[in-house]
Amino acid sequence: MAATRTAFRTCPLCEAACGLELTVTDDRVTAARGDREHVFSHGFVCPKGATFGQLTDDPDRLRRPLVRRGSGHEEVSWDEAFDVVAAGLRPVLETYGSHATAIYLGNPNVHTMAGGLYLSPLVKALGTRNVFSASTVDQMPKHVSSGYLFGSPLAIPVPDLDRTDLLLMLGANPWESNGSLATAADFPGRLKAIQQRGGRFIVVDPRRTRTAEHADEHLFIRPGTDAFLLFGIVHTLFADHLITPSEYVDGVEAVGELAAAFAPAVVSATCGVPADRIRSLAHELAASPRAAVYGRIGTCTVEFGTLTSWLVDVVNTLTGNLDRPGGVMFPLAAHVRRGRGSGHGFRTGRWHSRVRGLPEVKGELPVATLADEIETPGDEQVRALITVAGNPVLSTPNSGRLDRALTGLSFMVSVDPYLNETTRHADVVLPPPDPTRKGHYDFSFLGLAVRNFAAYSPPVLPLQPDSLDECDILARLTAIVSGQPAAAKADPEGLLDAALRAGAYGLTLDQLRENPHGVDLGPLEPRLPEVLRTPSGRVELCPPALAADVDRLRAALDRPADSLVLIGRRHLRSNNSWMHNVPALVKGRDRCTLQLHPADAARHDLTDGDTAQVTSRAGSLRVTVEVTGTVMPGVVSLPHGWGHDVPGTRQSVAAAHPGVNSNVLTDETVIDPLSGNSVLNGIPVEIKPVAS
Ligand SMILES: Nc1nc2c(c(=O)[nH]1)N[C@H]1C(S)=C(S)[C@@H](COP(=O)(O)OP(=O)(O)OC[C@H]3O[C@@H](n4cnc5c(=O)[nH]c(N)nc54)[C@H](O)[C@@H]3O)O[C@H]1N2
Ligand SMILES: Nc1nc2c(c(=O)[nH]1)N[C@H]1C(S)=C(S)[C@@H](COP(=O)(O)OP(=O)(O)OC[C@H]3O[C@@H](n4cnc5c(=O)[nH]c(N)nc54)[C@H](O)[C@@H]3O)O[C@H]1N2
Ligand code: SF4
Ligand SMILES: [Mo]
Repeated sequence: MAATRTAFRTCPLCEAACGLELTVTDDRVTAARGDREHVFSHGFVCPKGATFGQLTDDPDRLRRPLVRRGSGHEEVSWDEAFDVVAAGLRPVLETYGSHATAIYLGNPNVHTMAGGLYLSPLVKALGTRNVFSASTVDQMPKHVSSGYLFGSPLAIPVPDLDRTDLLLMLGANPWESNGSLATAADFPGRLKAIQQRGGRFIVVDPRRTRTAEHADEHLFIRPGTDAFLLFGIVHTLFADHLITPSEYVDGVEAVGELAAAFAPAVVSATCGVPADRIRSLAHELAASPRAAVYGRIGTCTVEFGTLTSWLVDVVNTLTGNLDRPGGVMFPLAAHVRRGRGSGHGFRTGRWHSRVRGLPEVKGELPVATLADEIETPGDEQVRALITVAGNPVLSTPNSGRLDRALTGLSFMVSVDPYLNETTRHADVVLPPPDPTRKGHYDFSFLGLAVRNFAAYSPPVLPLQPDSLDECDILARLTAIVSGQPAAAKADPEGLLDAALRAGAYGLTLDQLRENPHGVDLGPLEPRLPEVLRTPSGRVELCPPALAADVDRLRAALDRPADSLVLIGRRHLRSNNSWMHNVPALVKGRDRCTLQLHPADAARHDLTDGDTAQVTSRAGSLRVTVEVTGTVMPGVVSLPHGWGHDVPGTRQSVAAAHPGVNSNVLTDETVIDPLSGNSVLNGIPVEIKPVAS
């Protein structure tokens, strides 16, 4: 007879951190729904969370380590797998040194306790300058702007969604993404609530997204030009004397001088937003008692990513909305201590990449230069690579080149539950257990939540025989690279308990265990100046490094526009590259299409359903065309994370719905110089019909 019980667990699939109510029958999750009693998500669940059981039960999920033998991979025991890892890594380290190795850390690491606790010892033991992560195809510009403004790259203010009356959103589509750098379960519901209490939200996006459709207003913007729009707003705030003085802020006047060159009438043609609307936006933001500007990935993965991220907070600061209820505020997570209000500040460039001389940022180098480091001969050429929870072959720019570069490594090991486009190149694949068999605490996202709360989920099911906890996998790798014997069994719960006890609320892990629906810690509270880590103990609104980059922006004002540029797109039932193996999430019509405006379609002799050849500096691909007025003229949109039709993988469902890899087109040579972030939006492309 089947034994059925209910268990509660935080969903680890996106930043919204929803509580799930799982039905567990024997040793399987047979249903997942929203946890109605959860203090933060109140029962919200999206289609991805609802397929939690199918994802964890996926027959293609690896359950034992794989070692490459001949042209394929074979299952081996853990001891044998680690022996092969030692035999592959040790000689590289001993002969060529640490810098001949590289590590790439992918996105799911910010959703696991192993990632939060056991990666930094591994990176440290490896001792290489070649640390790469998904951060440089994502939010690194925000870390850099926060680093300079507030002294800490982790001090990221989030829009106080539940109390704001006016929200200006740039480059974010939470109706599909469920939000990012602003943890807000049921983000769409919270946006509708702004409208229900008489407020408004405005979306700035080159595409009329679902979020834009629900907005009070949608402004089309030319990709990559938000910095101009924001500078136009800043210019108006100064010109029309709309600045709200702020107690803890230095550099206001200097910002005003920089903004002089960016009058709305000057920037309007470049960004595509009418000058009058830029001016009135400034007035509305200044006049509203509670307003917030929120920028997300569309403002980061562009050539002026750091300047744009900075200008978002400049507008919030100048309008008096920094650190104010209903404006943007700093969350305070339970495992974090309150600060002292000053610190060493932030700097980059503590080391540089070997081939392109790109500066280190936040302990890492831009992933856009990983292929350079593998391909370019020299003493410290990268010969061995570790990947943990990453699929850079689909997720990083000019991935066709990276895919080829990986074949030139002398050794590669991947910690990953799937044999996919990246891990197929690995000599050893070490699969972590599925999330039902791991404890969960959101080290990353509780510090970004729009309301303070804490939640811990114990493992729902015990480890299967023959499997190894991900913390132990990482600890064993650390032992191998450091040449030390493996330590005792990893104890993530013990580390969490210690962090909670030392943290701002003095909680304990037992208290969190007693509250399976989470512990509410109240609305966000002002944290200035305590949150600051600048040497001055002030918000440095006009940091020299950012001011110096404004020349580059000014120069771009005179640049002729590209006639056709590529942007990305997310869909609610996708999650970057790795959830296309869940049948319920890929059923229905093909979503990996090239959207283009009817005028561009006519200009290129294309109609809906045709196949187009799309070509950029980096590469070329063929894709089905979808003609739609939802993208602006001159812009085409293709989602990322597809392209599952390569040999040597084990994702049968994904392989049957392959799509094409948009990062074949993105260009690894173009980055945001301050953050090293890749430019994944605004890629110049040419298109032409393919004769059928
Ligand atoms: N063109 C374009 N490219 C983009 C983006 C874009 O908007 N446009 N977005 C970028 C963004 S924001 C991101 S974050 C990156 C993501 O880039 P990556 O992190 O490199 O890619 P993912 O597709 O998230 O791959 C996650 C990998 O982790 C594995 N995995 C899943 N769960 C676990 C686990 O619990 N443990 C371990 N060890 N592995 C696990 C999966 O099998 C998969 O191989 O992509 C970026 N790439
Ligand atoms: N369903 C789903 N949810 C996800 C993910 C997923 O792959 N699928 N990925 C997760 C991850 S890792 C992340 S980082 C978050 C990202 O979360 P979001 O930042 O909300 O990501 P997107 O949905 O890609 O929305 C970005 C928007 O920016 C627009 N855009 C592109 N270029 C520009 C520009 O130059 N200016 C402006 N103003 N807009 C521009 C795009 O058209 C798009 O609508 O989503 C997370 N959640
Ligand atoms: S919104 Fe995100 S956290 Fe919530 S159920 Fe969906 S995938 Fe999970
Ligand atoms: Mo991301």
